[in-house]
Amino acid sequence: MKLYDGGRAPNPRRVRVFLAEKGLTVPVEPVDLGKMAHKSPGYTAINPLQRVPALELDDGTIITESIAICRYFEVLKPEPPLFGTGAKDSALVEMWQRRVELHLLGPVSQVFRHSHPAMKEMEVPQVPAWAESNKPRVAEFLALLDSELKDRRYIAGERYSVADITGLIAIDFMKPAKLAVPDTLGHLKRWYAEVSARPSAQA
Ligand SMILES: N[C@@H](CCC(=O)N[C@@H](CS)C(=O)NCC(=O)O)C(=O)O
Repeated sequence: MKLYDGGRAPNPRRVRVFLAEKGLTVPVEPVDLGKMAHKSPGYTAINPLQRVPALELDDGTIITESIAICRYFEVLKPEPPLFGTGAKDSALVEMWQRRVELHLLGPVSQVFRHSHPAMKEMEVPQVPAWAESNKPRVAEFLALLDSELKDRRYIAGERYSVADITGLIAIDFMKPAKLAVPDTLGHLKRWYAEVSARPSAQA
């Protein structure tokens, strides 16, 4: 098994944090996005979409999409459960993971990709107006998350889950996107302080 990793990029980090939470170690092959190694013919043969992460199994199967990779490891090692347990809890984790991915990580990524000079080569064409139009989306979703976190410890309930991993990574990715969590969002800040203090957050 081999995990094609992408350094500081947010999606590969989701998988690394997930593995750290599971206490799993997987052989890693770095793919240098700065040098456009993900566009090389070798990596394109692994993932024609030229994106990281990708997981190569011993039988040659390639799994892409961070959450699909995480699900693979969840089945291999169910403890601690990070996708919920039972019908209701699993559905709520799925719901929140998708909400955070679509309404926070997605818009933050669009701000970064369409405004940061380092992304000029990767995001063609860069559309600064699209970066701007994603900023209010980020702000709106952060406010929603803050109000949700008033009544519970973690994003999808009382147990830490993959929804918190996506949330942590999205909020950390706000820094290079030059976005900040407003100080008024105290519940969100309390949650962030807790999840970012977990050892897995160093991954
Ligand atoms: N939906 C994919 C997204 C993968 C993705 O976009 N990865 C970024 C790094 S965070 C990438 O490879 N970007 C290269 C590029 O845009 O050329 C997932 O969840 O893994």
